[in-house]
Amino acid sequence: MAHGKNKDAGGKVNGDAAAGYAEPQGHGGETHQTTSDAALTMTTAQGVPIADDQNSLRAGPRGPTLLEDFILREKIFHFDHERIPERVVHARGYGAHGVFKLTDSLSEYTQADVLGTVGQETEVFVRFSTVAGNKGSMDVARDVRGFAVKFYTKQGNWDLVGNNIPVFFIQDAIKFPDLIHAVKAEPDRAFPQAQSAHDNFWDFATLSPEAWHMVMWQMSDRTIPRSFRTMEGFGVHSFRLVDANGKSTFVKFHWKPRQGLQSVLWNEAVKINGADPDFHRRDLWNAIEAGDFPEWDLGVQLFDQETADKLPFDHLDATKLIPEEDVPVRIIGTMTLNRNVDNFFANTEQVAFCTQNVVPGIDFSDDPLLHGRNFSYLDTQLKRLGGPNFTHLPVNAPRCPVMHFQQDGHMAMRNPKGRANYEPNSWGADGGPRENPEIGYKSFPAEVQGTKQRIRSETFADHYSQARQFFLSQQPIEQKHIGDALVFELSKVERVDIRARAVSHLRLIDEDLATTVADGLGLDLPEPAKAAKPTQDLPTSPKLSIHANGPKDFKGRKVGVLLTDGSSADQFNALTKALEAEGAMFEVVAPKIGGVTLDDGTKIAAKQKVDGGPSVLYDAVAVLPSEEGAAMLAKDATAKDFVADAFAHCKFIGHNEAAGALFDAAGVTDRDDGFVSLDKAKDAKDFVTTCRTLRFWPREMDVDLDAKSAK
Ligand code: HDE
Repeated sequence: MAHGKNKDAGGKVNGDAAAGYAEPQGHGGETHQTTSDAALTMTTAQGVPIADDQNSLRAGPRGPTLLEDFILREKIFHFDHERIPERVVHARGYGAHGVFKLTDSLSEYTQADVLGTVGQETEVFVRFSTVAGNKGSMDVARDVRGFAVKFYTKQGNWDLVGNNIPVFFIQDAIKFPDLIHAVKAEPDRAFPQAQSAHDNFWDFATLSPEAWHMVMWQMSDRTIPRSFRTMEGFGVHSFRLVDANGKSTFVKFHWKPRQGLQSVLWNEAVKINGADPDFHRRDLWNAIEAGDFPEWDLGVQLFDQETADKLPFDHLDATKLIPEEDVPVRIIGTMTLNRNVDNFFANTEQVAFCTQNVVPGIDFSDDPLLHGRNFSYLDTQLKRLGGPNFTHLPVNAPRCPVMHFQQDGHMAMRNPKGRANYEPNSWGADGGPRENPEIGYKSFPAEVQGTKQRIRSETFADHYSQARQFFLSQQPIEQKHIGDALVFELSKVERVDIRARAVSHLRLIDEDLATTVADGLGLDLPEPAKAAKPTQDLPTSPKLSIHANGPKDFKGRKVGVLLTDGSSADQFNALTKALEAEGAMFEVVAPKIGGVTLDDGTKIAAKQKVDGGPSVLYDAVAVLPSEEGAAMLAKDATAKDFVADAFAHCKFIGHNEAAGALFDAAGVTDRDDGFVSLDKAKDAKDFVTTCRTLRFWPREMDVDLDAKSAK
């Protein structure tokens, strides 16, 4: 079939200028890309070959468009319906495929095959997300991150739908709509976007004492992670593992990043969001494309009822965690994300996680939050994905056989064959699937009795002890960041009584913190809030600190290397070699995107023009201009910001002697121990080794106004 010029009803050839017709492609002609290869031929959704995708059918070149044009109508119709509702929470997310490999068997605790056979690999799909922002919001919002994993096991799909924080704001699912309404944009004005720093959130939080443990986590750097790759994940609730004899053991799930924990600073986050709103998704995509596959160890805290009874709180209360020092985390396997999606919508948008997706050997505890979730996730998929057959979509379809008599519904793609579509039936072997009491899912037969009533257990009433434990387990800089974050967030709250109410809760957590925040807000210290139970002093838990659990190397981190024409090839080559040896990455930042010519004549392309590659995008910087280059950069506002921000954000700064002119111009005159000379080739290795500690924290006290005045 010939493609190219389109014959009209009268047999005249469109595009024949001599005959008085306009070019079919509009003007110019170069956009009309034709083929004579049937296999490459564009078609309608019905498979009808298309001759002209540039022009709709009209009566005469300037006449009305014809309703008859089924090609136009079909194309616009489909476009009109491209959007599905975004998730009511966790709307902005990013997913990847991977594999989970078991290294330590839990077969003595559970029949779940995925946790039983050492060495077995199970396909997974992971979606990371922020909670409050819309789908198009920025990545580095101060927010909890979703960490949802779908395991495609031989016994069906198991979804571990967790967060990067091990506790939650509320104890009962009935409060979830209130919490989410409060944190999302205020309903009359539809702002602020992706932020908890507003009256409604803090109004709700200060009227909900149970929220305050999670509030401490939320105000910590956990909510501004450097990367999805550098955060932990938690199943939050207690679940049950059940063995073949029906014996149950409680379990809490943990994901520990092999990349180590790392976060950014708030001042940095604000700037990253402007420079690259896709910072986290780009980071994950690039790491996987580069073959630097991120990995997490899966850990479990196993405990029985007797241990649970001894804990100083109720493990069914999702606002509490079990410190690792009390019940150690046993590592049982590793998850590796090794494949980016080939279509975002098909995978990341259409993936439907449901907490009710468990497999034989994994069961629920009586956490009331979990029970509410088990309803919500299934329910929400119906709205989002438009029908009950979302399990037919490839990303949601189990990889094991699926056999049942569920049928029909919108978009049914997997339809039962044969005559019988009910059970029991007497069609023998042709009668379809049958129940199997031996391998089929059996709920743990927990003894249950009680009076039907709307009530919160007394055992859930201690709201402040673990909030205090979390705060005291942080290193001094981390504690300072919590204080700064509280002051920042509450400074955006208009109602002074809400600000004061927040401080009244802090007084039950830590008096020094309460005083710092009251000072920062210019408030008199209010009376402490009324606590249902007094705060207990629990031992500190170093595992709760980010800084105490950082990486051991600089692998996967990125250095911004600022070069100019005439930069030293020796210095540049030594640095890039040392970074490569560490498994770290770099990007060349230069005055022009075309790149620079080094002093040996080598041309180096730039990845970023200096105003497109601010230092907030990098873990460390190396400033290696020539002397003339440094003099030129010293006059450039964005180059000055590059070094001033790197300094303010406590980054390690590798530099040559010439860079001094730029530092001086940027007001970076206090060259502390975070500055590492790169003048000699051998220095490059030292710089990379130094960078392993990620930040030069002692500097913070000198660059921070609040810290200075508090000194
Ligand atoms: Fe969710 N949550 N949630 N949540 N949640 C959803 O389900 C809900 C909670 C979490 O990447 C929704 O498919 C209720 C805790 C993640 O697709 C919805 C309650 C934890 C994701 C829902 C909670 C989470 C969601 C919206 C309180 C950590 C994103 C879209 C009872 C353990 C999954 C969807 C993805 C998504 C309900 C509390 C994690 C509305 C009712 C606690 C990671 O069903």
